[in-house]
Amino acid sequence: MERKTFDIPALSEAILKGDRIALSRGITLVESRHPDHRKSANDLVRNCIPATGRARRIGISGAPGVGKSTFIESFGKQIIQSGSKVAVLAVDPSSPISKGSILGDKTRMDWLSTNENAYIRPSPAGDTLGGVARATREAIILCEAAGFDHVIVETVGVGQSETAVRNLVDIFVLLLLPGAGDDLQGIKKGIVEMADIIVINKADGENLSAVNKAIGFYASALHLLPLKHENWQVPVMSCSALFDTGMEKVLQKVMEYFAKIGSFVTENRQQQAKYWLKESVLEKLQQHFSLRSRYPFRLKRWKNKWKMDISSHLKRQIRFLLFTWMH
Ligand SMILES: Nc1nc2c(ncn2[C@@H]2O[C@H](COP(=O)(O)OP(=O)(O)OP(=O)(O)O)[C@@H](O)[C@H]2O)c(=O)[nH]1
Ligand SMILES: [Mg+2]
Repeated sequence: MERKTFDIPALSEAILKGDRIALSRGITLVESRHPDHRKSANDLVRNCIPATGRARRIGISGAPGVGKSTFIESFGKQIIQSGSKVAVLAVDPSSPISKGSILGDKTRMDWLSTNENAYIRPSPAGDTLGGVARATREAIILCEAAGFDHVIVETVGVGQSETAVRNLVDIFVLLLLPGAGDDLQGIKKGIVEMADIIVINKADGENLSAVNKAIGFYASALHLLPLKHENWQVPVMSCSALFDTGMEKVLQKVMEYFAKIGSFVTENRQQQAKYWLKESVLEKLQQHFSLRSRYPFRLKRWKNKWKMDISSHLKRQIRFLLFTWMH
């Protein structure tokens, strides 16, 4: 099968002009696991980086079915109506085969999927969290370069993906359901500790009576945790994503976070850069040595096939990572 080739200067220019088709092609490129595509992907990201760094990166997490996609539809609409542009990326390494979220997202983000100021990209294909996280990190860069000043990352709150997403975003919003306060609703306790804002969703109809109980439960649980920032007590709020109620207040809180924690956001990004640099170098070294010691014959075949010198490839990768994350 013939491999796609990419004209990187033209693609970079189109993305920087906000061309959505180019953005989609660029994201496909950074998601590609083909070794020939990696160099082009690195060049593309390098070209886009100077136009990034100003967007707000917002993580939305919660158990399956809590209403993340519905929430993003309503929340994203509010952001767009305030004159901004929103890109939505999904991270779901827990279900690489269930492309269900794609279908669900298309139907649950009706308004966003047809709005010219919104861009929705479903979960990248990938079998390792590291691969998915790298692809998402680079997709965020491309979205920012294309002029999206808010990038929302949706992730299911059941696995390790939250730690990865927490290290990709500036603010982490956790969605929970009313009522089931005492069993943590199938999500890990650590995820509650990661949250910057907790929102009880589905605060409508017969759920309403359980909402205050849930707010009380989580608010008192949070008081037992040390403050993450001296001027930020994690708020517990409620909304109905389906009926668009309470969303304005949630958006106000998110903006308040950026206003209050502004300098921390910069510091946080520097910490994240270090974290990803370390993760990526470790991953590359691991790949490098496991290829060398365990599969010498495969390595040889691979080298012949792609005519690639592994050491210089590794060096190039590390140089690229340094460039990406020290900016
Ligand atoms: N009553 C009520 N139903 C809601 C609300 N938000 C979402 N739902 C419903 O909950 C179901 C799941 O919603 P999604 O938005 O797909 O949830 P999700 O968390 O994105 O699900 P996954 O991506 O599969 O993990 C759908 O049937 C929604 O209509 C809400 O505020 N109130
Ligand atoms: Mg969803």
